[in-house]
Amino acid sequence: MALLKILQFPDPKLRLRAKEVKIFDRSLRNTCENMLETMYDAKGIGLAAIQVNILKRIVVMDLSENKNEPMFFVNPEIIKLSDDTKEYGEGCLSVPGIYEKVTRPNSLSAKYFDIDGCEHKLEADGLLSVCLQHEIDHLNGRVFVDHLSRLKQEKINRKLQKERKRLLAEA
Ligand code: QAP
Ligand code: CO
Repeated sequence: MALLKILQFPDPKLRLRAKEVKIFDRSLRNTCENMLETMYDAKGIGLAAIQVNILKRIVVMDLSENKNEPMFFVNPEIIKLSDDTKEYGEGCLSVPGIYEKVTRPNSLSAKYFDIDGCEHKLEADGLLSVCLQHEIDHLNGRVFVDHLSRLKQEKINRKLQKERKRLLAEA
């Protein structure tokens, strides 16, 4: 297993569209394991492959208290989003230190493949729904800050710029 480097917003690579997984093999399993290890190490609850510079439609997640319930979603696809919306405080491993409320559809139905290539259907609300929408956004080159007002986005950009300057000065 190995820790992978997480791309930081606004890296242009985060804007690419990830490609469908076609082969379910040892290498896919390996990628999933490395992503999971990287996510746990960074204290995250969800990670999309594109965030570690792997342009494939793979998402790993663990929403459990004890971090012992890993979930893998390969080629996840939203089938239906509810009309009712909900606001939820989101963060992102690619946008460290930034947390903002995002409004999204409350619930969804989705389909995805597991690591062995078996297809599944899923109905979700709450954190699973929010996290899946957030991660599927990543696979399509979208980041959660895209959902915020221009003013908030500019504030975030300034804050990240400042933080980067501070880290440079420190080194
Ligand atoms: C996406 O995000 C998510 O800024 C997963 O300093 C988050 O795991 C979906 C993290 C919330 C829905 C709700 C962020 C860790 C982790 C940070 C994450 C940080 C350290 C973010
Ligand atoms: Co994210």
